[in-house]
Amino acid sequence: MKSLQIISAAALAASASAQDAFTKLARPDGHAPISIMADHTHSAGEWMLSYRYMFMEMDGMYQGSNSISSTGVFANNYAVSPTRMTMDMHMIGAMYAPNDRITLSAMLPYVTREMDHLIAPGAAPLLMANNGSNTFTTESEGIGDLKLGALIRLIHEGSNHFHGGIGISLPTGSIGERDFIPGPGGLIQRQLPAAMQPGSGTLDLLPSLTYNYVADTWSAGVQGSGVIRTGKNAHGYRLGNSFDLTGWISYRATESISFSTGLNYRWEDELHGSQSDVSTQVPFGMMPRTVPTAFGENYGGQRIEALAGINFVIPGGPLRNHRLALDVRVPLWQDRNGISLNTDYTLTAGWQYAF
Ligand SMILES: [Cu+2]
Repeated sequence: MKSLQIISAAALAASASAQDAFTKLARPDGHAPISIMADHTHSAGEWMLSYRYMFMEMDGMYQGSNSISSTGVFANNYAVSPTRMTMDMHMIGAMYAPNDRITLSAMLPYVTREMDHLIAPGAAPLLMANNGSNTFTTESEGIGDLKLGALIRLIHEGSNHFHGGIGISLPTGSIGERDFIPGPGGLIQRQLPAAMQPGSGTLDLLPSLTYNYVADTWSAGVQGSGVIRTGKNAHGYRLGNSFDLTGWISYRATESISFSTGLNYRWEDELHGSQSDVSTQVPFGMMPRTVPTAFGENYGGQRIEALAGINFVIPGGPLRNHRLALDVRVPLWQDRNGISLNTDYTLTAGWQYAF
């Protein structure tokens, strides 16, 4: 009788831990494609560390929904046209769930930007200042804005997972980066436009709502998220508010690999205020305006991007819950507010580890 009780207690414990292991078994598609933030929550006591690398390549210029040449930019009275830009971002993050309802998160990026420019043939003072060369490149790098957030589970049962998020972005990133640009009398160190600054300079609110549906061999998600900027920064401007709507679907090919595809719609308002210390006028030139990035009306717009990604997770063993993921985004359509660089593609790769 006694041994029977022991056996049944052991069987009960075994089945309980098996069930635990089953419900806690990490799925590759348990996380959204890696470029999507605030997509999942954690259970009480869980931690997660993450690292993301993001590379964005921008090439050529757009006016509204049409691509335009540098000559087209000059025809709009600008003396200088950006031609190409790259952004490299390293981002570390941590998540912690003090209980089953709330998951806290923190993310800090380090951003490097490089922008190539072409000087208009008619902008003689700038060409002279640039030692006769019609191209120049500016660079900036530094820590970006620290983002702190809380995700709250609203529905978390069976296949349906729905959570809301509220976050703040603190202005830890610099908005005072300078570099050498051609100006009257030669190359002079000037304040770079907002597009080249690591930080926003404002306190920003980051609300989001995310719904995940989890089936046996596939899952899907949809997320709406926004960035609401408050006040004006120390350089007299505020970046545009933005809204993102993202949907994705993932196919779990094996217990450790899933493939995803999705669509992202993004709306971003123009920059408000004028960027103090950024030169806007070319003295004695045929074109009175310097460069499109110096003007707020050339920021923001709408676009639709397609995304494709792969998630990999180690579901068991000593390296359990380590994840690797990669995704790429390509624009399908865009309508810029003014004249700005065209995004070619964005690549995001990352590592995540929950424990
Ligand atoms: Cu996490």
